[in-house]
Amino acid sequence: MSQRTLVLLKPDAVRRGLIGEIVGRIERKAGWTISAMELRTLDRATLERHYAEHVGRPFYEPLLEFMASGPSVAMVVEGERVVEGVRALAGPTDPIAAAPGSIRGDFGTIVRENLVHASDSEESAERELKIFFPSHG
Ligand code: RTP
Ligand code: MG
Repeated sequence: MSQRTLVLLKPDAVRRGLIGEIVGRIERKAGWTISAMELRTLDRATLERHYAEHVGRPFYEPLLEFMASGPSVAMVVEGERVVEGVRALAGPTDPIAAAPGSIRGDFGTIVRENLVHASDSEESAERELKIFFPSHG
């Protein structure tokens, strides 16, 4: 079943020169297509919408500050079971728990600066895609 998902390469990934490495891993998955992509520094209003589920958590403010600290790459990835697939490629939230071979396992350092975001369900993907790519199909 073909799906769409929102992937963000967070500011740490961009600062560390890992755009090509991470995009390459996504491109190499057979049957997946990047159908939109943009480099931009995310503003507070966008981040508040995106992370609404985390309001009030102790990591919320530091997370928003980090996410606004430099440019991110936002992209739409389409393909078979891509929601679950990109989450698997990324690995668990905490890089310490992430296996080698996953993006966070190979490059992650601390839980906040974990390089990538990927929508966690088809419903989240549709909600998040409206925030980042309002005019995308
Ligand atoms: P994401 O939303 O970025 O794809 O990551 P996720 O689903 O694996 O993690 P989530 O629970 O949604 O948390 C969102 C982001 O908040 C930061 N975080 N920091 N304890 C902490 O300091 C903490 N917990 C989460 C991470 O950047 C995480 O990706
Ligand atoms: Mg999440």
